[in-house]
Amino acid sequence: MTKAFIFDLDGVIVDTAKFHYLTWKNLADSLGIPFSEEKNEQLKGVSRAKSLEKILEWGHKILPKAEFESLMFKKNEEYLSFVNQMTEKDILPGVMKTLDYLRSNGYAIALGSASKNARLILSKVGLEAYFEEIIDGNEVTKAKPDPEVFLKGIDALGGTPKYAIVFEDSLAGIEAANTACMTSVGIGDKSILKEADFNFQDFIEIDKSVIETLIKFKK
Ligand code: G16
Ligand code: MG
Repeated sequence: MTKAFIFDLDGVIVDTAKFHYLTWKNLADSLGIPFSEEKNEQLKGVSRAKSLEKILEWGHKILPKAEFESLMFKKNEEYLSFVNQMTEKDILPGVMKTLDYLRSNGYAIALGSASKNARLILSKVGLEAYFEEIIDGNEVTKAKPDPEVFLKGIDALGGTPKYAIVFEDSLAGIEAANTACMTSVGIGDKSILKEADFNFQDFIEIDKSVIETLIKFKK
């Protein structure tokens, strides 16, 4: 069976992680809850609702449902103001080269993201056509580290988990790929993503020979 590739979105294809950080920071500041880049790391790959739950937990705050919903809405509006300015220039270095290589060699490619804004982001940066299947935050009920998003992705591609290769920048996402028995490839800080089968700083490091190694790897 041929291998299939599943890409996470935020922090892998585009650096929207910085927009999430800024907007969560503004929200935390407005509630008087200390928030740092270290804390933000724990929100990567985590759904919007779960992220707000965690921030409130850190600040020992409990909010009525209506206020919780209104804060999530406000955060997303601010986040979208950044997303709406995105163009193909926001695609992270080396990503295009990898997507082009995989596409021209006939490999199936899916997106597996926790974001409910995934389709909008892909269209802003002009990458929608590269993905045969898009599984995003609107299609999953269980957030990463649950493997649901990746299992749905490989299923939609008509493949099986052990033939799937997942690119992820978050610890929760690496855990999800490992639980699904997929090959996990960490993109970013190796000291954080140490549970991944492979680690790379970015896609510039992922050349043809690396892709061949990933394809041959048996978990
Ligand atoms: C992303 C981010 C998370 C964010 C989540 C939900 O997931 O990493 O920080 O909280 O999506 O995003 P939204 O608020 O747009 O629905 P991924 O899986 O693409 O890294
Ligand atoms: Mg991510």
